[in-house]
Amino acid sequence: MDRNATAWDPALARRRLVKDGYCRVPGVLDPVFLRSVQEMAAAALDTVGAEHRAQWRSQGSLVALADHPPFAALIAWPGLQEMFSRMGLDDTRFTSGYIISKPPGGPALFWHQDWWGWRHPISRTDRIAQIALFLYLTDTRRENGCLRVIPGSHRRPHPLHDVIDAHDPALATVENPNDPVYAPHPDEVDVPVTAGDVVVADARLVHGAHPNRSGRERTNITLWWHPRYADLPPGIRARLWSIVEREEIDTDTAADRSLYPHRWPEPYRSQVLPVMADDPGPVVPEAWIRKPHFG
Ligand SMILES: O=C(O)CCC(=O)C(=O)O
Repeated sequence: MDRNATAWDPALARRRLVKDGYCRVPGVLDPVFLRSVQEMAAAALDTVGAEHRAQWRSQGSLVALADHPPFAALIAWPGLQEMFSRMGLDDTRFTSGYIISKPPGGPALFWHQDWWGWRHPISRTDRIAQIALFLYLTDTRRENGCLRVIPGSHRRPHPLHDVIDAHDPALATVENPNDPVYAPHPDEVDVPVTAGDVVVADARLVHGAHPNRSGRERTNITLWWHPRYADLPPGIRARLWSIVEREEIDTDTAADRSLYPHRWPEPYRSQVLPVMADDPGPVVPEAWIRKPHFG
């Protein structure tokens, strides 16, 4: 964590995460480390072609970190574990991450939520089974496509829950730019950041991003983490393991899906193993249900 960064109150951040579904932690990546992450992200994005950009137009890109072992340095960055520990998010383990990079002129990211275990009763409690860390690698405001959220939507029904199907490929390609899933919403709150900050969000939170109306690329890295991992229901851990292994669910069907952190070459593998979700053994994975319900 950057010692010169703005002070923040971990207890308040934690309360906001539980109540509103998100919080912002300033200065988690110091300027030197941020620079190296920017370089890694730029190198990974250089491998992305026009077809990928068209397929993921609303996101901007969706590059799996599993294909880029040098990101071990980010996943294992001690500043992230320090932040978790200060917020009381113990035993927080990693499953997957993506580079989501909106080029100049890129459209809005559609409203969605990312939790997939809605059949399980844990979904209707304050217990957070999955959090996103959003790391914006440039200062990000409404003009260049900052995050926007519906506070509280992780725990309460919201009309946007009924209009989103995050799995519809037509949403990612922006077949209908006038669809309300891209439009501003009266309940939305912008989450502008300074590069190096981290936004922590409950995976159940409804969120999206503004269009990038600037002339510069806006890069975000989304990292998926799971607090109190060892305490999670076995079926949820089994599904998390299938996410790590890139079984069933993946975004880039052309990628070599045999590569994931447990199979990364050394030294990357050893670097990340202590913070990775692992194989819970022969357990039936929790059902993959993305449609929210609040019971
Ligand atoms: O790119 C962004 O601003 C947000 C990414 C996002 O919504 C996600 O990864 O679920």
